[in-house]
Amino acid sequence: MNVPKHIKTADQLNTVLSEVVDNQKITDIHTHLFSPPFGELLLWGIDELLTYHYLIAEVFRKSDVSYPAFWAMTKTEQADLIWQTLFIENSPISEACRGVITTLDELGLDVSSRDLKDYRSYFADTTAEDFIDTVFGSSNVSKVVMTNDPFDPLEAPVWETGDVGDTRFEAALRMDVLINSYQETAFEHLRGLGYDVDSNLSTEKGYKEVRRFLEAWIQRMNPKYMAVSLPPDFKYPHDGVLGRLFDNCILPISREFNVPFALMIGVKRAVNPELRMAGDGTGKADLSSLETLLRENQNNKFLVTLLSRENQHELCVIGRKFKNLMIFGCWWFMNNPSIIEEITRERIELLGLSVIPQHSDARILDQLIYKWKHSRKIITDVLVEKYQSLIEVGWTLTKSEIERDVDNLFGGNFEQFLN
Ligand code: FIX
Ligand code: ZN
Repeated sequence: MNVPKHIKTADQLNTVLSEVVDNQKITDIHTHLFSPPFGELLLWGIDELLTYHYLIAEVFRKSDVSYPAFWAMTKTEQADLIWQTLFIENSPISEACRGVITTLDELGLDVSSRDLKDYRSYFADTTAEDFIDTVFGSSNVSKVVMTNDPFDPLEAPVWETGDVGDTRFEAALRMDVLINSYQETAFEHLRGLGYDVDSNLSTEKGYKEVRRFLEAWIQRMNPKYMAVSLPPDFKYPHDGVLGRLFDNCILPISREFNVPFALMIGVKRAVNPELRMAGDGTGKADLSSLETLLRENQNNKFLVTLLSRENQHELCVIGRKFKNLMIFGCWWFMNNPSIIEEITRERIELLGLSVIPQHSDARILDQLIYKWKHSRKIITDVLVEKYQSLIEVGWTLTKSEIERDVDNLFGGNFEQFLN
């Protein structure tokens, strides 16, 4: 269609918006992907796709396999069982199943053949490096932010080499171990590295040592942000190790180095431990703690995503009160079409274009393809609806204005928030 400078009709809007969103390069601000030097931490290929923990949770609902029997299987056997159960004996219509089909199709594989052997041979014929190019090209993602745990024995040595390879992969300093397992794990680990901390973390000396640790990792990783996932009952202010870590270590370092603090609130870990990584659940948080954190630390920047649908509207209202809050993504159990649509509409209605509507949370490289294909479509539809209501009353829009807005949503807002 030939689109005039000023877009006036619904058809013109649809055409322009689909084209602009499809051409938009994406900065994916939260993934669990790794660049090639991290070796086996970078997951990709059909067997990884099929054994994604979202699909593991689903297979137990439809198969009689016991937990011990499933965990005793090799990855290929697990993938075979999941394929047979969720794709052949049942139609793959859940979002996680559909994602596999979208991905195979976008890779040019014949999904009508249902030939798992054929899919395996496609992946056997490629290398991680080549496949990164294929996936980044197909999904039009230009940068991904990893999740980097300084306490992980597989990661730390790679960081110490100083070469983490492909610059399309950027770092996020993940602090779950430090914050959520300080007394169980982190403090011994820190002592082992020569940091003079005790299990209670209540002295000025201890705070200084944790700050020294964070500083060292910020220098090493150059992270886009520091991050933690928190349970729904997270409280702030907090009279315990978490509160002392926040107030004396993380918040001051976050300000000093201008590295925002990302809070991912609402995860109940190990609701069913038999499911291992697939066994986490969700709960509604009391967001007055988040309000207090934002109000009392207005010189700190916070990125926030929440895991409970019930919290999403309240979060938007909080966003209207605090410019030091950047809301991002539809996290995990929120990353389903019906909920993405609802949350995106809610956010845009309350906050306009000042949000980061989505991240992928991809754990397997291939997933960038489906997670972004599905989200791009939903975000486009919501934007069409919103722009259309303007056009209907005579507001005019140009393609370059739409490009500006879309660029902000898919990367610009993140970069501006970091500066
Ligand atoms: O804590 C997180 O970053 C979560 O996103 C993950 O731990 C979770 O397992 C996941 O993959 C969700 O999509
Ligand atoms: Zn994640």
